[in-house]
Amino acid sequence: MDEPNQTPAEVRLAKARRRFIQALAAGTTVVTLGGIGYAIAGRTDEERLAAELADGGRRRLPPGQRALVEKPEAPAGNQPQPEIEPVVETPPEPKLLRVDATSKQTPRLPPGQTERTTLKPMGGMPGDPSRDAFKLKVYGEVEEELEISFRDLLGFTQIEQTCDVHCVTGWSLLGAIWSGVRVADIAERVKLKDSAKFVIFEAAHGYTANVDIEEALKPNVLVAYEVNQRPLAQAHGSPVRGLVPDRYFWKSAKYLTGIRFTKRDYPGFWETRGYNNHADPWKQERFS
Ligand SMILES: Nc1nc2c(c(=O)[nH]1)N[C@H]1C(S)=C(S)[C@@H](COP(=O)(O)O)O[C@H]1N2
Ligand SMILES: [Mo]
Repeated sequence: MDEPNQTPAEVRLAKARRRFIQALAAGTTVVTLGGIGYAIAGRTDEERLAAELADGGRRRLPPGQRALVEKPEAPAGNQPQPEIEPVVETPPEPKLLRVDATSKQTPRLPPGQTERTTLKPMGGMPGDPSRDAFKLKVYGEVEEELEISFRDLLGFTQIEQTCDVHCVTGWSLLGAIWSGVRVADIAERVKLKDSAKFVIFEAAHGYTANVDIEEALKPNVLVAYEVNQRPLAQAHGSPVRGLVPDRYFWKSAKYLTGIRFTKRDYPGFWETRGYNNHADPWKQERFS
């Protein structure tokens, strides 16, 4: 049974895992190599990943390869029947959009930036990492204030967005896949008032980041919970962070607790400590 807080990527993986287990149980092609039973597995990426996981993650396969997955030696004597998980009816999945929001500029890197291949942990005080405990308060200049649970987030259109992020200290991560929900979709749900001119992303322990409403409602601005199909690590804001790709990365508040729509601007944690209020990496708006 799927867990209520599973993201689309996790649901795909769980399904692939079930298919893999069923295929094993149904005795899918087994070849014998040196006395060890191997089952040939893996049709989709998820199935291959499930096969890897079933194998303790020892094998990582390039795309297009098939996994040979070790089957435990059958015990001698009476063999218990393998248990096949019943096929369960799953509720309709929310819409999933795959979006390419990477920079189409040449060069791809904004001035003064160097590329990294992973996020660099930049610190900050973590909040509660539990998805079950997660609550996002959406309030301010809205008709209907809301407290959004992690499960509620999964009811919005799910976005899997490839985009670039740029830290003011000079590193950029290009082309990672960020999964989450559009701030614009949340704003629609709470019925944004015309008086909303700014958005304050609020995080655990009082960290805030401010952007103007036009920026916040752009389709590439998300509340995000996965990078490259894996849950955000605690260092990177679990369970949920803001993601504002077209501003320096300090605007992307980790350990997100609230989205507040306001009439006037409230410069945030770094914006009140010498950093630029607007923070456009292409204009090198680093300091104020
Ligand atoms: N809650 C919170 N969010 C935060 C910060 C922080 O200190 N606390 N630091 C910001 C800064 S300065 C940057 S560069 C990015 C770094 O994110 P990362 O640690 O995932 O690379 O998160 C931003 N969001
Ligand atoms: Mo930063």
